[in-house]
Amino acid sequence: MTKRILAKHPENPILTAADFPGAAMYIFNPGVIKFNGEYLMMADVATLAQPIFLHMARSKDGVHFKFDEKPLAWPEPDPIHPEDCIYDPRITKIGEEYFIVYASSSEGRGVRVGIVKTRDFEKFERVSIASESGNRNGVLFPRKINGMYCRLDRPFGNPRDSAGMWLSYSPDGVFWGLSEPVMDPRVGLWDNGKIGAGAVPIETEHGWLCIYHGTTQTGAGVIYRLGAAMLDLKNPAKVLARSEDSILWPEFDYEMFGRVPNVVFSCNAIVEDDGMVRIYYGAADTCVGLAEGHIEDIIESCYSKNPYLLRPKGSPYYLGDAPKAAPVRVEQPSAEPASV
Ligand code: BMA
Repeated sequence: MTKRILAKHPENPILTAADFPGAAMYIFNPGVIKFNGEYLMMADVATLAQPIFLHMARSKDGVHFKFDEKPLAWPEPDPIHPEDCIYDPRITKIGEEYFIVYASSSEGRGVRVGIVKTRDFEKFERVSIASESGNRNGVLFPRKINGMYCRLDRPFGNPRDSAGMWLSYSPDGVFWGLSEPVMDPRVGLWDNGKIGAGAVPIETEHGWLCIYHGTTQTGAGVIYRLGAAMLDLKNPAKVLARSEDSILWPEFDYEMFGRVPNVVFSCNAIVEDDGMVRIYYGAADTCVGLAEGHIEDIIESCYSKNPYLLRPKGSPYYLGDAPKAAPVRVEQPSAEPASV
């Protein structure tokens, strides 16, 4: 049986539109980080108008969150990209600064990777609109790599794009380059549609632990699940291992019914001192769930093999020829003449 490594919290969904101080239809896909002894959540809020914007909620215990009364002091849109809808914030602390990398959508101009930073979650400063149109699921690594900011993202602007994850570097957060592909959707697995970062990569002794989402098409729409991969510490474009099994999937009503059914979608992973990882996730683009598991189990999932996966010869999962049967042992006549 497939091992379940993340437990869904018994109080799920831990946050819904009913908790919002104003009028909202859906609350989902939060970025979460620890700040000044609190859990600080920045969640997608779908308004009664149409667009999605971000709003903060706070918690002492990481389970019971209360929304701020006042709206987020989000910076004015950049005139080059008049964003009218912002969503899926991934919050990375680098030094004393917190970078929020999010999907910046402008009706008619497309979706781009936006970066805003703050030191106190009171005042926010725009860093850049950091991609061309047709890119989202951006996330910054939590430290500079090779002397530069480093990010993952998912370009999808060109119909020929593989819908896979890419890596880019920047000296300042504004100018991005040295872009290269990291991983693509995989034929025959849970992530055969589109993939994208699901959390700020976690530095481990084995490499960067990367929790990501993947989609599968069905007759009734797309299923969003989460899985894990291990990227090389020095060169995160190199994939060292990648889970065959998804580690989180929609199974309960609050994940299977809503604005977009059959979705678990995450922007964060908080590693606690005892090694437990808390993943806050959007469920059905409607509410927020919490799933918890030990970091060692998530690391192990990157390397695990599914015993039920069909591995036809010629498929990427083919594990090699079965060992040949041991040769039949033929008893040799003794060199010594049998004594008479
Ligand atoms: C993705 C993003 C997410 C959303 C998901 C499922 O493309 O837009 O914000 O949760 O689709 O609808």
